[in-house]
Amino acid sequence: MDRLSPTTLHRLPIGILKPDYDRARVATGIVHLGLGAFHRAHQAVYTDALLKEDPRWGILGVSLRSPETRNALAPQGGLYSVTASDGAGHQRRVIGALTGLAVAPEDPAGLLADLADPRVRIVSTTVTEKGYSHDPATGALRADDPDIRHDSANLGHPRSTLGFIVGGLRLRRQQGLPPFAVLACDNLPANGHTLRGLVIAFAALIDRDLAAWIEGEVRFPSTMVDRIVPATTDADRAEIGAALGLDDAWPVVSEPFSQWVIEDDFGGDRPAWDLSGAQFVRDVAPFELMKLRLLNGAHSTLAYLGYLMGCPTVAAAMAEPDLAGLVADMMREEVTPTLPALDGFDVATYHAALLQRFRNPALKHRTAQIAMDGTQKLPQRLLGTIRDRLARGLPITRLALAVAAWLRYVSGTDEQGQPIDLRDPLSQRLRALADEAGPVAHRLAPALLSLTPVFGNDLPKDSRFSSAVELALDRLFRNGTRATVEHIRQS
Ligand code: CS2
Repeated sequence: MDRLSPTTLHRLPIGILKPDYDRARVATGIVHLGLGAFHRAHQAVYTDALLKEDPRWGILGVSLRSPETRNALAPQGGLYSVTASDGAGHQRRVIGALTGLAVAPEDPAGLLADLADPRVRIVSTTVTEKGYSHDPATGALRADDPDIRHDSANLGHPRSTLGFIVGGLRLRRQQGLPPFAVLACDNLPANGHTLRGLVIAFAALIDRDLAAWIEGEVRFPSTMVDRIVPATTDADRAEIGAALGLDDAWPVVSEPFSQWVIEDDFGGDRPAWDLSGAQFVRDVAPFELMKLRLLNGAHSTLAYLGYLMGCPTVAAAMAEPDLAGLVADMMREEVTPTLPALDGFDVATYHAALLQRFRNPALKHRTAQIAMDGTQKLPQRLLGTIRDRLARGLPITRLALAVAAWLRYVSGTDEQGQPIDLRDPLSQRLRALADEAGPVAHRLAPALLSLTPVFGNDLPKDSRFSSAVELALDRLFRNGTRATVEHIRQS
């Protein structure tokens, strides 16, 4: 089969949308760090829809580590397809927004030069939670992180997200250019604000004047991003190749739903993303909190409990009535009361839509994929909600079970005695703590809850939290996950 590329694009079957603009006229106005499936099914899609009207906003897509995406997409001239499925039908579209592809470690100085191109006005990020080199409990810079240590001594050849952003800004300042705006698109609370604090703290390690210039000149709008985009599988590639009649080496499969709420604070030109469905607002915080606590909090709960119950995907976990019921109860009873009201927004409709989205049978969203990087995800997905409830003296039964499920997962062996492939930046420490404590709740719970980068100094000391988690973990070990979920669901 021939490859999807600019020369074969005209052969796509009718019904598959493709770029309606002259790609040769598109300039690179955005450098995006973290060219994963999510960016390609989200920001790149919103941008693609505008390029006919405003060709200034093509995207240089940068992978910070591996060359795989570049190797797959370069022979396709940066083209790839997005298939949105709800289980009943497909919508397919070829995206042409990528004007370039780069692999940062291959030529860090070259990437810095790209960041200093005056046509670039925005640098955006989807580098996952762990890509921010921060302490997840406090948002503070981890100055002892090996990449941060390296970059502070070698800013001409950085490795980290912060290194590239600060290195690029330093070049622009040296050349008398205005800065770019930095647009964080990861699932972190106050993501722009958090990234701003990290960028300034990192810059201050190198040059205080530069840090002060960034503080005064650079905008970091926060965003709420939402679209469920599981990792692409070989089966997806085969199915999509057949539908396109062309081989797409790295297509993306997603749900139809997509949402992007952006703080309108760019300090200059920005794409009219509202014309392609994004929402510009003054304050993103209530949207972010709602999405992180309801969607991502429920997702992680389904991932840990579902995995332990033997469910390979989120849809399979949702087919377990007690588990689906427990998550719905948690959203309604425990999470929603902690959220600020949003004008004209019906939270019950949002809950129902989320549960429906989780059930999407077309998405093979692996529980093991969502379970990854728990140390980076738990704080904003579950622990913030728990803190808010404890401050008001409210019970945390289901949330504590979700945390206990993570502890059970981290203990390293599933209920059939099989090893769990623990992927987490703190996996070595987790493994050591779990091995030392053994699979016993009254030892494992205090050992893991003592991880201050995750739980802070406050939560482990609060006996309402530690005893609820320990009790739930004890039930998981003694009675198994299925029986525990059923018990808590019905109590
Ligand atoms: C998921 C998210 O992998 C995960 O941890 O919870 O990627 C989720 O699919 C997105 O945030 C949905 O917008």
